[in-house]
Amino acid sequence: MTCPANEALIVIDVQNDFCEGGALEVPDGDAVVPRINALMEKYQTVVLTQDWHPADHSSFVSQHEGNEPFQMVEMEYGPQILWPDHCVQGTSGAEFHPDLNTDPAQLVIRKGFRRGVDSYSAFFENDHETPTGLDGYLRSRSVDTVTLVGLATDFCVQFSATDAARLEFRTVVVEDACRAIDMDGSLEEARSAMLDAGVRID
Ligand code: VGL
Ligand code: ZN
Repeated sequence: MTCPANEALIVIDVQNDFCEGGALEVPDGDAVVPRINALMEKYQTVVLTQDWHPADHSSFVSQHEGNEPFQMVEMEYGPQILWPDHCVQGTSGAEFHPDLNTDPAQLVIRKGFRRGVDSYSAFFENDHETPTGLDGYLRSRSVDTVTLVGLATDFCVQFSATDAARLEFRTVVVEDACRAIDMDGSLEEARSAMLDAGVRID
């Protein structure tokens, strides 16, 4: 069955560093790969996102002396978790999982490439105002409905889904094709934030 042309699949950050053995491993992250490969066959529009940081990115714990990984700090644009260094541009950790079938994708959105601002969402950087261009791409192709899958449910999938809903796309997250980092109840918080924003969780 093929979905109609107004529906797009957005595959969030299925990259080696978020999968088994990666620098910011998401538990059971690899499990999403066969599910996403199967889903991709149904969509006429498929977009991939790729976390794509310079080696000195300000979200990296290595850039903040005396801080621990997963600690929260204040940045100019608001609170920021300090992550283990991950998805550095041009490294194997930033590549898509080798079993992800990237052939059906028409567009790859790279994000987090400005040193000073993190970017969880496929639509906006974490300043919540600098667009990635994805909104315009989808609208100009008459897409009004998006399905989101990938890694991690409670960060980049959640931020992308709530932004999509705010931008008035009909928005669905397919949970069994997502996996979460789940620290300090972040998965439950993400679920309620998505539901509050009007996202459907399948
Ligand atoms: C992500 C933390 C940092 C994600 C990306 O893809 O969910 N999380 N960078
Ligand atoms: Zn990142």
